[in-house]
Amino acid sequence: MSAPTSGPIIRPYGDTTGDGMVQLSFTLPVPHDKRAEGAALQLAAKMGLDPAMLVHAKQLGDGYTFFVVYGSVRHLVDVSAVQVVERDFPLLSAKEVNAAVRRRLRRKLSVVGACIGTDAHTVGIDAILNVKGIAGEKGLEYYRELRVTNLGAQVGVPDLVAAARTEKADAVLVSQVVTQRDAHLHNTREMAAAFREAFPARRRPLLVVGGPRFDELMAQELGVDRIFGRGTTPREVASYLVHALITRREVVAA
Ligand code: B12
Repeated sequence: MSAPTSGPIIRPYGDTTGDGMVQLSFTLPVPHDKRAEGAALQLAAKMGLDPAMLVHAKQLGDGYTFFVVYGSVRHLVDVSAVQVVERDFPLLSAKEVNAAVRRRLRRKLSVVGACIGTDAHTVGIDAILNVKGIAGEKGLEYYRELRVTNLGAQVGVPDLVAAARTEKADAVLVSQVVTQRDAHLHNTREMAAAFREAFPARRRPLLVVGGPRFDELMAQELGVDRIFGRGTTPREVASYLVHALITRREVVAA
């Protein structure tokens, strides 16, 4: 394999450099037969795969077929035009997080977490909050100077607001995994609006949402302070809390 292209203009790589080969999968609401395979190739052609090859087709229950197609696209990617949310705070160790909270806040930093709406996917928020953590990192409960209240799954927004008040939350951490009908976006907007209504601006807890299918660029639009996506680790979240609740406020106050 030759060295990867460094950009700024790149094309997908399949068999040979710059051949534009991509693979994609989808399901069509038709039983598996020759006509269904033709329909899959027609869709692929309309999406710009030329030529497109069918590499896999399997019927899923009654009247649905899953396809994998492989083909070449002509589209180019301008790497210099890619927009992402870069980490704009230093990554701290647990010791540094605890020291910053102890020295500058002089009390424990209160974190309230939950999965809101009908979402019952707690593995993500538990990975961030519970001691067991994820990817070899301990969760926020491990940090001595953080007081963590994990409300679990399917928490209603009014209950979350009430818990944030009772726990004098500095930060509220919400997880949304289900994205059907944009539930994650609706729930996040509802949650952000409820906190704005319930708290004066200077008293409102920091609002953080996370989940695998969020666009991290949407924080402002959704009314939250930060969005964390796939593969987030507890250390990143703890470091962000110190940055947003302690370091950045000191800089603003100075
Ligand atoms: C496990 C699982 C379940 C378990 C959940 C058990 C539990 N206690 O959580 C059970 C079996 C209950 C379940 C049920 C359902 N599930 Co399910 N489930 C999954 C599965 C296989 C894994 C999710 C997971 O645990 N990931 C591991 C964690 C660690 O990753 P994560 O959530 O992304 O979290 C990380 C980051 O996103 C981030 N993060 C997440 N939250 C937060 C929050 C904050 C504050 C921060 C900072 C970071 C952060 O940090 C985490 C660590 O890195 C996924 C498919 C998949 N492979 O992802 C489907 C999936 C999420 N489920 C799905 C569906 C459809 C359902 C059901 C509707 C199925 C049904 N018809 O009944 C129900 C819904 C139940 C409900 N009311 O919510 C769909 C969602 C599709 C969509 N577009 O919304 C998926 C994608 C499967 C699929 N491909 O169809 N599910």
